[in-house]
Amino acid sequence: MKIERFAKSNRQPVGAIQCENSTLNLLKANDFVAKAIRDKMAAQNTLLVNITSSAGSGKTTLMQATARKLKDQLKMAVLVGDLETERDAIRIREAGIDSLQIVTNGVCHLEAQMIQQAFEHINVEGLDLLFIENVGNLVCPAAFDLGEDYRVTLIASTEGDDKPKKYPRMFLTSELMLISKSDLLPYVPFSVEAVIKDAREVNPEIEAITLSSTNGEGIDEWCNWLLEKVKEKKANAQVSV
Ligand SMILES: Nc1nc2c(ncn2[C@@H]2O[C@H](COP(=O)(O)OP(=O)(O)OP(=O)(O)O)[C@@H](O)[C@H]2O)c(=O)[nH]1
Ligand SMILES: [Mg+2]
Repeated sequence: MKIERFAKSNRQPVGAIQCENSTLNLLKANDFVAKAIRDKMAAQNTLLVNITSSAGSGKTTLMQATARKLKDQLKMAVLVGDLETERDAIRIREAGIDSLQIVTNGVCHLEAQMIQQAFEHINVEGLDLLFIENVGNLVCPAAFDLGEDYRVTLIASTEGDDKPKKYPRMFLTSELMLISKSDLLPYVPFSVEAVIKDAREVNPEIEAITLSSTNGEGIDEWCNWLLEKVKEKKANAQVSV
């Protein structure tokens, strides 16, 4: 048999088989359910925002701050994924909006079918804004579309400014990066300029807001971003009727 000199990528050793990639098949199934979620959210005019980050970057604290700020203007709820415990959902309910905990029993990300199942246990009809707080992890959640309109990724000042280049898929698939815990910037070696530069080298379109749920810096800018997106979604729905 004559071997093509340059066709190295598809060259097969004798007796080799091509395996089906089960991860890719899983993601195809996930995308099918994600589309059903996207259609449902479109039909009821609810903005769906998927919040991702490493563990402990401040997602739940931001959900609480957002709830306190916007609950009189928007009808909101949060689905929150964690490997164990209902702690985050309890914290969010304490801030005055509805929240349902999705316990993944060890799975390191949320999948679209988990969101679909959650809809049987929480009333999302009539919401202006539904958040999904994903499991704290910059790797696996990046691969799973949950039917969201926007993916928003937090990177805390305490976790180092090198993350966009090390976990590029998350930043590539996010529309907005929130640089959180800005109140701690004076005490940690973290460059806001460097993290934005790296994130935009991965994804030139990504927007960035620097904020702190502790001292309130940037919270108005974040809430205005959300209000604008809710307005846009409703305006687009009217155009397409
Ligand atoms: N200094 C400071 N601490 C914060 C801020 N936001 C959150 N924290 C603290 O950071 C820790 C983690 O915050 P959480 O909101 O629970 O983080 P999370 O991303 O929801 O964590 P997981 O759900 O476990 O991934 C808590 O001790 C918060 O009080 C902030 O803006 N500034
Ligand atoms: Mg949390």
